[in-house]
Amino acid sequence: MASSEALLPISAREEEPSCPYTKLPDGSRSDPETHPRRRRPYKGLLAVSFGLLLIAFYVALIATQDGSRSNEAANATDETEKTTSSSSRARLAGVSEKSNDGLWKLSGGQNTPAFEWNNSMLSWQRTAFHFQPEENWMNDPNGPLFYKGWYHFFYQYNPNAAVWGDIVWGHAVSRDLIHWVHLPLAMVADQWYDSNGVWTGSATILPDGSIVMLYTGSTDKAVQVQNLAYPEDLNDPLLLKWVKFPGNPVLVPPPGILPKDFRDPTTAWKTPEGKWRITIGSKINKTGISLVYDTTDFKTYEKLDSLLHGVPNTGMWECVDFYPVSKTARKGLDTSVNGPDVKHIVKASMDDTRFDHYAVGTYFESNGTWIPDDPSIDVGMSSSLRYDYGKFYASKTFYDQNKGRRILWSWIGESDSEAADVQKGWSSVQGIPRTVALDTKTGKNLVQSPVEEIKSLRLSSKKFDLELSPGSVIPVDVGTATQLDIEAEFEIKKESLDKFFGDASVVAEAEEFSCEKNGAGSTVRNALGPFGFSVLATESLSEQTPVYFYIAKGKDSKLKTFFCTDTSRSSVANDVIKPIYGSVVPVLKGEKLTMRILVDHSIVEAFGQGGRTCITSRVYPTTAIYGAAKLFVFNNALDATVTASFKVWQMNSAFIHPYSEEAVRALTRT
Ligand code: DQQ
Repeated sequence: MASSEALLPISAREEEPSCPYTKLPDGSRSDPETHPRRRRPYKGLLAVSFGLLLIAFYVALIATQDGSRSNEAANATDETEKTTSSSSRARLAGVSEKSNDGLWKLSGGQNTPAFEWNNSMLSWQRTAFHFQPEENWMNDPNGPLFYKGWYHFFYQYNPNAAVWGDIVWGHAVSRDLIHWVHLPLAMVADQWYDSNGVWTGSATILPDGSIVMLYTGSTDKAVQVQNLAYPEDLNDPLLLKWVKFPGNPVLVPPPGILPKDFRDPTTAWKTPEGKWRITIGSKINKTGISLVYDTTDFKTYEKLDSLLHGVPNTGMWECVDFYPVSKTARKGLDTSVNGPDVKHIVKASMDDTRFDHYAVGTYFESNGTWIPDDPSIDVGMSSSLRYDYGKFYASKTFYDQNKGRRILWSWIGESDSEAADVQKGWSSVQGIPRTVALDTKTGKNLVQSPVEEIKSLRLSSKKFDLELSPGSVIPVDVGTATQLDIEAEFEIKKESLDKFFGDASVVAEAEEFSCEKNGAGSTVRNALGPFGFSVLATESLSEQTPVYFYIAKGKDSKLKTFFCTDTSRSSVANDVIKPIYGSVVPVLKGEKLTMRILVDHSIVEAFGQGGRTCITSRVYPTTAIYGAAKLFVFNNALDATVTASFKVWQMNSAFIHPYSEEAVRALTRT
């Protein structure tokens, strides 16, 4: 197979180099080297006034854009997507994003003023070991790859504000997926075919080691097209400069597909004839679909007659991912691998619900189609599987040839108000990269765990073995509890289980139970639970985020286990979203109940039963912060005694630095 150098003409190198500096909202540029900071410091009144100015600016901008684009939008979209004066910038551009303004109206009534955040609270929310840009807005992970000893991470980034808009590609590198150096922007919106935004895309490493990047451009007319880019210098392990192919766009929306429903190309995989194949998310009416194209040179494409897959009533599929998993071993597979021991995963991010759904199934390479093993849990159905039952969207995997594993990245947005984001000057984090593999024990679901490298941040630890009687809430003495890694095993005492099964009066509730529906969250008690941890809790538990198991009896008398996170009491603030998240978690015969929790300031990532069910939450306590944040273990069961055996590590902060040669050298030495 030809390399990308051979595929692409030298003239493509005439593109302007990427901007090495961060553009400030006033149009000036800051040299990141002269503004080194990892945690965003308190900026006092200046930040607040500037934030208010920015809000006014965006309100004005939204109004202007609505007026100036209405004709074009009406032509370009179907009836349901026509813009209105209240459309967000993202909706106008044909892509959605969070818009959490007016939240307190939902939680407190229209006459209640929004919570008054002070800068000490907002500063605390910034994470210590999750990936974040130095400031402003970030969304989807893009084009992750491993090259010449470096993990590369690109992401959707607004260099001008803490809200979605002006999207370009941010870029950072790491040796271990934990410590990062921010690099200059990889691609900016400087061509007609991406002037409205350099949107999501994926990398493919060709057999000769060269790299092609396919990404969606939103054109000057807000049409979604696919573009090709590649590194200017393959000898540069940092891949600092990216060249856009002069023949872009390489794909435009095909007949029958609306101009704003064609985005997010995947990593390419090999066809049996030696061509490359990609899939791109779309929809027809309300059916979410994934289109398939074959190519030999990444410049010209042949559309397949059949779809990879489609599911009625699921709406637009964003950020589709497609990859093989091994049925027999817990390892990653290169995207082109196929064979009898292989299943294939289709994941799509549902634009309508903002959930990432996946299904396990079979891929037919002859015609590029895929079918789910269980059609009742097909991609995007409300009953189908999710990578994560909390805040987790627009995820993307890549095959890490360095360690033979598949890594999952995901955008973790905010659950606070946009006003607070503007005040704090940033929005969104990335989840800790996770290894993802088929659960070889069940064969029906994936398992995810934080990459092993996260353990390098573990500092001092304490081990606990406790017997939790019904109704107990016990403080866990680990000092400050804002950066933690917790690994725990729980077991219900045999006497309690025997009593439970011998008691015919226990009501079967498993069929009706769901973490989300159960408005009272972890305070609802039954015979066997809930039990787990309350993280980011005040001494008095006035603020707390319980992560717990809830076990219920089904009509068949069998037990069903749920894994939940209850953020409803995580903060006394009224302008944040505080759901109860979770789902059922498979527990096999002979298994203890296990959970792992990463706490990093405003993000809590929870992995139930070895990562069969995962829940990521964003929480914004007002008092349970800094030294006042505590950890509790609890057992709210009415009847059962539970043993808890767990270890808690204090976690160090990651090294996440602005770009400088010294910072790169420092990472090289690690
Ligand atoms: N974000 C990108 C799109 C994608 C969406 C734009 C998903 O390419 O569909 O920022 O969050």
